[in-house]
Amino acid sequence: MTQPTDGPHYRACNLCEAICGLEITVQGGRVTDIRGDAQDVLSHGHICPKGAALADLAADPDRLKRPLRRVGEGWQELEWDEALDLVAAELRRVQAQYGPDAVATYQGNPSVHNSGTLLSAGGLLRALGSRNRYSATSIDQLPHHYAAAEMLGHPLMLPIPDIDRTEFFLMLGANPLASNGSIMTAPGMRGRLKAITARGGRVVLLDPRRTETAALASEHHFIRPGTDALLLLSLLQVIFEEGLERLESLASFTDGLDALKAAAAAYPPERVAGRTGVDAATIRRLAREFAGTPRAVIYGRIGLSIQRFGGLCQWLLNALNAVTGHLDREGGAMFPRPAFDLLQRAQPGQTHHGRWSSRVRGLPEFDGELPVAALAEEMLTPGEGQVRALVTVAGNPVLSTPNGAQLDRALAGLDFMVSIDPWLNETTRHADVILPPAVGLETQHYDVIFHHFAVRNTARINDPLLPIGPEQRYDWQIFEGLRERLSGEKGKDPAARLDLGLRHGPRKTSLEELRAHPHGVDYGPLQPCLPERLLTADGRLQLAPVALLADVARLEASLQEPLPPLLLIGRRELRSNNSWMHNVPRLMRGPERCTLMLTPQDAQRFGVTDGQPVEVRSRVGAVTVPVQLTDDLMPGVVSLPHGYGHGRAGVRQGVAQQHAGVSLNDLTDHEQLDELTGNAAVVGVPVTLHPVAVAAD
Ligand SMILES: Nc1nc2c(c(=O)[nH]1)N[C@H]1C(S)=C(S)[C@@H](COP(=O)(O)OP(=O)(O)OC[C@H]3O[C@@H](n4cnc5c(=O)[nH]c(N)nc54)[C@H](O)[C@@H]3O)O[C@H]1N2
Ligand SMILES: Nc1nc2c(c(=O)[nH]1)N[C@H]1C(S)=C(S)[C@@H](COP(=O)(O)OP(=O)(O)OC[C@H]3O[C@@H](n4cnc5c(=O)[nH]c(N)nc54)[C@H](O)[C@@H]3O)O[C@H]1N2
Ligand code: SF4
Ligand SMILES: [Mo]
Repeated sequence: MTQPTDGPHYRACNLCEAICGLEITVQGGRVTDIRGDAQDVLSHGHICPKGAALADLAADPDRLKRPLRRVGEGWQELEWDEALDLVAAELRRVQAQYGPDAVATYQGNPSVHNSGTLLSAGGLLRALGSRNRYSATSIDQLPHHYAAAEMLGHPLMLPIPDIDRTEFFLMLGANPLASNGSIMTAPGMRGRLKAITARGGRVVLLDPRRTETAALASEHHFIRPGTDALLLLSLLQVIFEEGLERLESLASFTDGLDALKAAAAAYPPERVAGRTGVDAATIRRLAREFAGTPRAVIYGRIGLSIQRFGGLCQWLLNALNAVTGHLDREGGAMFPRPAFDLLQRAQPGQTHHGRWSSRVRGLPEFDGELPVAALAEEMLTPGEGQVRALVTVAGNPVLSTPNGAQLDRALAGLDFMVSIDPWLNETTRHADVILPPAVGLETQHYDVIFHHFAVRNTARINDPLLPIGPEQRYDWQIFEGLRERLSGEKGKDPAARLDLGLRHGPRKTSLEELRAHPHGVDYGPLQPCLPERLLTADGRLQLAPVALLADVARLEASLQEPLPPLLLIGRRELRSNNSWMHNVPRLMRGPERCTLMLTPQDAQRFGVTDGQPVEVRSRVGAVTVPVQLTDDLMPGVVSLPHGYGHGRAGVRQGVAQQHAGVSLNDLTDHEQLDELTGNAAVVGVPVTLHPVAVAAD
């Protein structure tokens, strides 16, 4: 590929789930401007500060382009063939000595934002044949997959809020004004939320913090972290008690209504008000409004997933939408039908769970993966089956997984580690070899995953804008190169697979046809599709799956536990992307962002003051961080952003290191899980605060 031609170029941003269309101006072969593409069929011109920084990522002087091998305390550059040969030989050596499971893999978030990575990583994983597969899924959306598999028959049958047609949007544990929306691909959330109220509808938010999104909502209520499942059961209780349920046409293919009713009966609002912090009258009113509005939807995102009852929460959200006639209905929760459809060839009753377990704690597999909260102990606990080597792909688990400091220590003791990642960060600094792929504007990308989560059916292909040098490789070339060396199987170009999937998909399109539409193709709003697309073994919608019903007992038991005096939650900010965009100078301007938010009441209780450093302690660790007083938080709750902690030795990201901050996951506890799904529970961590004496000089 040569330098891009001068003039405008169109492609989508691949940094977050909003997949905004961009208009990128090139002059003299260089990117001179990035703005929102007003003609994009999904984003209509929306952009955030990160999209405008996409070219900075490719130009970052700290970004790696050639393979590196660790030599003592330093690094030496390798040629690609030499590097791939070395990595394959080392992985084979460890597997020959200790068995296939001795090599673990961890796939991080950008794996799903780069179709070359997404479509090719599987070949490498199969070639390795290890059961020690981990990813960011189990500290993210695993409970959504679990509930979808149990109720609808496939982990990817995820109901998506039909936000553009709803009149009542009841939202919990999401902050789309910072995150730009998740499991709800809807670029321009500010405009879409405002449109709801402009057409006479309402937006209601329950969140322990009065967030950027709360500022736009019709009403916001504090809710105590980790108690959402109680509130959701209580909404159901009111709906059933008052006879507000109306399954309508879902009734002919739905099972479990009576069992659901029986489970909810024990949770009237008066019983959960104290624990949740939401008063009973409000719960009753919200239940009536939600059930009584013809076009309404309830949605809960990461605050509901990364807690101890994540599986229950996602089940109850789906159940609430179903029993009020809001599932698979306009303005409710609906199912997208993307041009490249991962569900097209899915067979009914093919979900996988618990086929094997982790060695140390016996945690069950889900869809081929083990919970990431178990990764460090699998490395640190000696014995047969111990993990001795690790492959990381597009991930930074030292900062992003619970008790990251423990994992940090575990990585230091591995026999061999390889990281497929463009930066030398807190995780990849432990690698023996780093294989850096091309990034962002250099890659070809089609949003295989996010069209499955989109509030409207659209498609677009994003061809590479910037050329790569002879010293660079794409992710897929790295995977295919390793796979070929490990298994002898010849690699495939993911573009050919994309094209095939598009041709045989529900839209019968092709890469060529998508290329003719630089602003994307619009297939229209979401359409009802049940019961035809149900993938349960018996073709019926399950409102009360056995495992989920049984898990209510664990929630009930939690009511006996005393409430800790202070609970820690995380937060996201517009100009960050998990742990990895802190090296872009234009995104790091302004006041310090890695602060501990707490209320003035709690500050007084713990004897700390605004701006002062405080030591935050949890069961597993301690960090020292400046305090930021705010009234926008529920008393008894403190908040720290996730993705910081760049002060570790050996990191090579100059700007990020100047804004090092501390890692939230040095406080989160690998033993706190949603025991049902295996997802990490990192919100609602009990902590204590300890004033730090400031040196006199
Ligand atoms: N306490 C707490 N912990 C959390 C969360 C939370 O809310 N609270 N959120 C969780 C969630 S939702 C997620 S998704 C995880 C994220 O966890 P991870 O995925 O482990 O972490 P990221 O910070 O997204 O790291 C992305 C890595 O990918 C690299 N990268 C970027 N682009 C590419 C590419 O195209 N190819 C390759 N090979 N590498 C690339 C970056 O350099 C970086 O090292 O964190 C989770 N951890
Ligand atoms: N700018 C930016 N955008 C991002 C990311 C990023 O790091 N930065 N990360 C991307 C990723 S990987 C993901 S998964 C998405 C996540 O997208 P969102 O789910 O929108 O994520 P957050 O902004 O973390 O919002 C979670 C909210 O849950 C609240 N919360 C915490 N605990 C609880 C609880 O127990 N109950 C309730 N009801 N609420 C709770 C928090 O206060 C917070 O406001 O964002 C994506 N987009
Ligand atoms: S909202 Fe997400 S997809 Fe859109 S420009 Fe920002 S980072 Fe990119
Ligand atoms: Mo995520």
